Amino acid sequence: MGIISEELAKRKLPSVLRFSDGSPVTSDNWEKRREELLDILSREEYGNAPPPPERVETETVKCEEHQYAGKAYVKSLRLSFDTDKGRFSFPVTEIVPTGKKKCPTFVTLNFRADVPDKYLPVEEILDYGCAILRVYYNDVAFDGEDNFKGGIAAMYDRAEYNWGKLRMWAWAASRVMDYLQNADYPDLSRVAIAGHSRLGKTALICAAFDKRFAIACANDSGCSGDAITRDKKGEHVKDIFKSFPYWFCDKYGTYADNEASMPFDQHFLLSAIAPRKVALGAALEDEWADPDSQYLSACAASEVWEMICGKGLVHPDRLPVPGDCFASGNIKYHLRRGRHFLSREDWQHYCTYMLDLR
Ligand code: GTR
Repeated sequence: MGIISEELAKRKLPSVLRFSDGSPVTSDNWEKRREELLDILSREEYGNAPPPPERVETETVKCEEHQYAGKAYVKSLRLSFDTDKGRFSFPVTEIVPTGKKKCPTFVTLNFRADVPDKYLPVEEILDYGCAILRVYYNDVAFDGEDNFKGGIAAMYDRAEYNWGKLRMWAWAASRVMDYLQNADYPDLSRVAIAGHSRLGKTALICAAFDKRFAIACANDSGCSGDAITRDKKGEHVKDIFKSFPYWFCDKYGTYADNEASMPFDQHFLLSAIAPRKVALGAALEDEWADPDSQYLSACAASEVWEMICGKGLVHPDRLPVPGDCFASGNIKYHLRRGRHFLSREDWQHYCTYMLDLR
């Protein structure tokens, strides 16, 4: 038995290649299993979300040409749509390389309202030829305890939809994807959803539920994101649910100190993105997220890609060390030095992976 198989065996993970009734998953019935994974994740962890609105309308509030040394235009957009309780709208910043068609495009959620931002090196991303659509997450749903009385949370009945805020932010990113369907510049076969930390978790949720995203780029997403929960270091269900219960549905809290009984682990979330691409970023000093558990999750999910299309995370039989970048399969993992942060270096990894997608 190899080192990684031993590490995985210790975690005692539920199998992603068995249906809940124990029957085997094959490449022929994979879509059915994917639906089952999404049901499990909705019921147990993130809550269920309303269906997409019929129509998303876009208004251009402001357009600035010749930005970033003339390399791009920047538009302030407002997306609006009908919900169960009336009209809802939120702002989106659109940054598009001048004169380019078929742009690889990043949809990204941000912690702050300003652009650029320390987590968003706009000019560098533009230099890769990529467009950016950026949403400030508090414009969708407030990241704090408001008893679901504000933002998109207030627009649907909680008795019907028990979504937590991670799922709400992810759902909003899908509305940006609705807008992109009719925009003239994106390469719709290369649209990524990207985010850091809680918004890295959000990126994975978004791509898992919305097949129109070709890549999920999840930076330092850790607990309840990319990292295996069972026996991880750092943050656990009890910590995250105590601090941020409103990110999840209530059921998730019942697994505090009881993770062994979860009928899922985070490799289910990664697997639900297969056979599309996943790029995971980890940082050496980010023990709260736990780089090894992030890596093992990718190793565990790999068997899905291997079954469907040959390659998941292509990696050596050892745990990762700083400087590692495994990018030859459909899951990419990099481990950089330093702290919990969405750095230029991380973006370079996501941009190169995006450009390799042809
Ligand atoms: C932490 C949380 C982490 C991560 C982080 C962040 O406090 O426990 O899981 O999401 O916040 O989003 O910055």
